[in-house]
Amino acid sequence: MDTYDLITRNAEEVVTEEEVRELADDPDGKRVYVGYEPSGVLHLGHLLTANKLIDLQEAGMEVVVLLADVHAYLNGKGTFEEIRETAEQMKAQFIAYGLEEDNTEFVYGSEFQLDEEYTLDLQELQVSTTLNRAQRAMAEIAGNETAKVSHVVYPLMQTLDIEYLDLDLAVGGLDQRKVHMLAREELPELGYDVRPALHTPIVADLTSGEGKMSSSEGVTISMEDSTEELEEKVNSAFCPPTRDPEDDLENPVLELFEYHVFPRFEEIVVERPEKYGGDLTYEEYETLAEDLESGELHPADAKSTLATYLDELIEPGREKLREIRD
Ligand code: NAL
Repeated sequence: MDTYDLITRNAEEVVTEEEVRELADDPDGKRVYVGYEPSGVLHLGHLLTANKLIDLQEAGMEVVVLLADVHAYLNGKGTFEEIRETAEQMKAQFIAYGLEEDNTEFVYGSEFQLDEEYTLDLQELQVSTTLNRAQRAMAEIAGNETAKVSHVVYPLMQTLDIEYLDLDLAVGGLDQRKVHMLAREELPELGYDVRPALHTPIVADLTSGEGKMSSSEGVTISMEDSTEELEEKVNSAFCPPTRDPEDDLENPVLELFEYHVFPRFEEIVVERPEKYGGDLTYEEYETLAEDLESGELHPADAKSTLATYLDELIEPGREKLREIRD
């Protein structure tokens, strides 16, 4: 796979392709970040952007993970003390999951976001950005809770972080796109460079194939799930073998194979008794999706295989969590 393809694989949006191509021409030492509001337990949403970071490390880039403690505070996630404690747990799980420890810089937002220069830049952004614009940037992140002043300061700080962490590329889920667009518009107003952004897809809800998989509603898979819980969740997932072009439902089982399993394993083996045709081996997501559609691969076999591979992926993080909690 060439470097541009590795950098952009499974990305839902690349802003702009031209800028990212330029990075891909000389990726060594380029700095890329994802920011996370600290959370004590990683779920598949976190791991989707983490997979992208692993791709970028493989491409030779330096990864910065922002443990966005001030942002979590602004978004009503608890006291600073609570947030910091969950941040340490989050960091340990990321490393267990596969981010290279000596190639990943973990930074707390509060390490630089309270400095005088940063604060003065933030005031300038508050003057130059309309309330409406900041609220719209935040709508997908805070849902319909955008009632507090802190919620409009939040995207302005996310904008400034891109400059203050000296980044060459911003990565986030598709729900971050309006913040990144705001950043692209506002950074030059302060005399700073525009940075490209990569957005990962949002996986559909596991049981319905609609909307997004989220930890606040519905079912999500996390580092906390036991093997049995994970199997149960995957086995009850929505997995229509053929797609009805009339509806917009996604197949979450296929999405999890595509975004979580294939990027991390060379080949996927579906174990089947001889009388059902014996084992199937896949090196590419597309072949597996075609077999599901044609009926060659039964949804029940797809699901049990998915559960096995996801279990392997979350096992080191689950182990780490157990260690921290004991
Ligand atoms: C991501 C988040 C918070 C602050 C950031 C600063 C710079 C870059 C990325 C950042 C978290 C993200 C979320 N907004 O919704 O989880």
